Amino acid sequence: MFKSGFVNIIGRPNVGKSTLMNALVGENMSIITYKPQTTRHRILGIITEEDYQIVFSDTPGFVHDPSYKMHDKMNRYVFTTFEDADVMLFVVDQSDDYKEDHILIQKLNELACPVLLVINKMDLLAPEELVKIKDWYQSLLPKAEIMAISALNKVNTASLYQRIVAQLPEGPMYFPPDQLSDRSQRFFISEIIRENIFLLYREEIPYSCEVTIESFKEEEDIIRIEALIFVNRKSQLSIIIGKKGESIKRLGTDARLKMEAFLEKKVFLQLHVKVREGWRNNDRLLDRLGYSQ
Ligand SMILES: Nc1nc2c(ncn2[C@@H]2O[C@H](COP(=O)(O)OP(=O)(O)OP(=O)(O)O)[C@@H](O)[C@H]2O)c(=O)[nH]1
Ligand SMILES: [Mg+2]
Repeated sequence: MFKSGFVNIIGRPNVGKSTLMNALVGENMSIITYKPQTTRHRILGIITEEDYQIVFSDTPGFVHDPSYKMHDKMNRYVFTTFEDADVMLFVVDQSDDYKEDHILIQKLNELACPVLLVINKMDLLAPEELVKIKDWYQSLLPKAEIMAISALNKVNTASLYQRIVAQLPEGPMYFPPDQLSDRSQRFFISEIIRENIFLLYREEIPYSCEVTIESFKEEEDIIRIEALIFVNRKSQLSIIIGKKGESIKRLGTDARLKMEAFLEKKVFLQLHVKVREGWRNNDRLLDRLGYSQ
């Protein structure tokens, strides 16, 4: 009997969903930063073994007070996971304070499929705190199975993986066995740039940027990539570029090194910056930037 299923990872921003997805899939699929709202899309990570296929979904952190249409789209990705989940992984950390009336708690209680409640960052918790948190979630989600893990240190991630496999229903192979994701190389390349923008720039800058790949040309011993960074305001354009172009140069170098590791080939990277005022509220632009699904 072949087993398969959509295993969807949801939770608040910054709880470690992408770290967990990468740990479970064993590949660096999703970008990770110490800042909230890093992930903006639903990203599939696929594992195929002889007798089962798991289609993991990493999702954006659920934004409680959406400020832009972009946030609505991010939350919509989270809601779509309720429609196709075969197993739901609800990830929390020590700073979460969910109550009964939270929309995610309500929706999780209505779900027919198994819910695994994953308390992440257990390395930051004293044993007695962990017991208290477990009890609280068991009262909020009586049907959920609770596991404490550290995605960062890969503590209990192997047993979580085993629990997931055990819960998979009988099902078909949804994707060809050699396919690792639904995303293109271009998407991963643009995410690498966004990750480095998150790591390099402060305050609102990372949240005001989006990245598209303008061209990707593979030659015999080098890949030439041109990328365009959108910002929200003119003042942000000069911050991205920095004094004498120093910041964008650093961004280009950091991103290129990661791309070379990912593509296993030398990369020549050119970055351009453009102002697109209000792109986070512009439906047409959001569509073009891949927020359409
Ligand atoms: N101490 C500790 N930190 C962790 C653990 N797992 C993840 N983190 C850190 O938590 C931060 C956020 O991790 P992400 O994986 O980007 O979190 P996310 O839930 O995907 O965040 P969004 O994409 O913004 O919703 C990073 O700095 C991770 O290194 C863990 O087990 N222990
Ligand atoms: Mg993430």
